[in-house]
Amino acid sequence: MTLSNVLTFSPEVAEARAAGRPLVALESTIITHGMPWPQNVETARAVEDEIRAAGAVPATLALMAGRIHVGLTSQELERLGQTRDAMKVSRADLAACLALGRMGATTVAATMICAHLAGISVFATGGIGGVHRGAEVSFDISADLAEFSLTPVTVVGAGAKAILDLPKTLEVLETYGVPVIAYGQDDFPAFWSRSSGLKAPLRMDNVGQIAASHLMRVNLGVTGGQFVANPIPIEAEIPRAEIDPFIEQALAEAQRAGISAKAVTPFLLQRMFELTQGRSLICNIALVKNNARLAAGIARALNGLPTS
Ligand code: PSU
Ligand code: MN
Repeated sequence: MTLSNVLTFSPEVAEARAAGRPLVALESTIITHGMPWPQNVETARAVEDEIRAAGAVPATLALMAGRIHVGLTSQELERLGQTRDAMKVSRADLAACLALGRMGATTVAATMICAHLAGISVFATGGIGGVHRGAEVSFDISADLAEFSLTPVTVVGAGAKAILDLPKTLEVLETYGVPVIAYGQDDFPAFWSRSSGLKAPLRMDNVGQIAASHLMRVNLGVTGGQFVANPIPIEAEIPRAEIDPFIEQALAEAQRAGISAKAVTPFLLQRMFELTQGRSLICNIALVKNNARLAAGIARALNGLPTS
């Protein structure tokens, strides 16, 4: 069996590949486990449109009937958005999900692997997984972090959510040799808030620098990818003082309910949506679109195309 038997390119992505146009990968766990229907599908479409408007081509990744779909048709996206039993697929589950022929939504880790297999170097998401609070007891550290040490994809996210332990998350990324690059500011952003109060290890101010650094790593043979932490637009931000009490409450509830393993992140996202009366979702949509625009710029820079 060869790779071409496993990858299915959508017509739009196939055409872009043939023409050598810049591509941006998108994950699908955010669709199946990160947002409620129908906003999940509406957002996925809006994010794809941002990338097109910024002069690149979107490739939403998902697993269906034993194949890695690189780019989804409108019907496939709708089916994924409505399904209730898609697997949440990380590095550990990727081969198994395909072998079983199940529907699978890719996390950051699995999306990086699939993007790399498809020859795509840039990927936009909302937030990455990280080290959970209490990880010194639970050992709950997202496989997303280790993936950055292995797979050469530049990922744009709005930092990491403050439901995580952010200092420990930055420490683990450093241990894995991952460049964590704040875009246009010194502080590491905290998803709904522009600042976490922590300084990011690196800062870059334009897409040319990010593309040059990506290419330099490849050139040097340094394995792994980069994490670009792009702060949420000011007008969409929920300041830390406002969001913190909801975070504390969601975390306490998760603990009381004994939520563990893969269920932790989806549980916390859903509770934050309810506790903020939907405001967390409005923020989430704004920041994903913002990340999509930046990723499109990086993809263009990697292709040597003009960027605005
Ligand atoms: N963080 C977010 N939104 C998300 C996720 C994380 O702010 O939608 C999703 C991503 O797909 C990420 C995954 O890769 O959750 C991490 O899950 P876990 O913590 O179980 O590794
Ligand atoms: Mn986990």
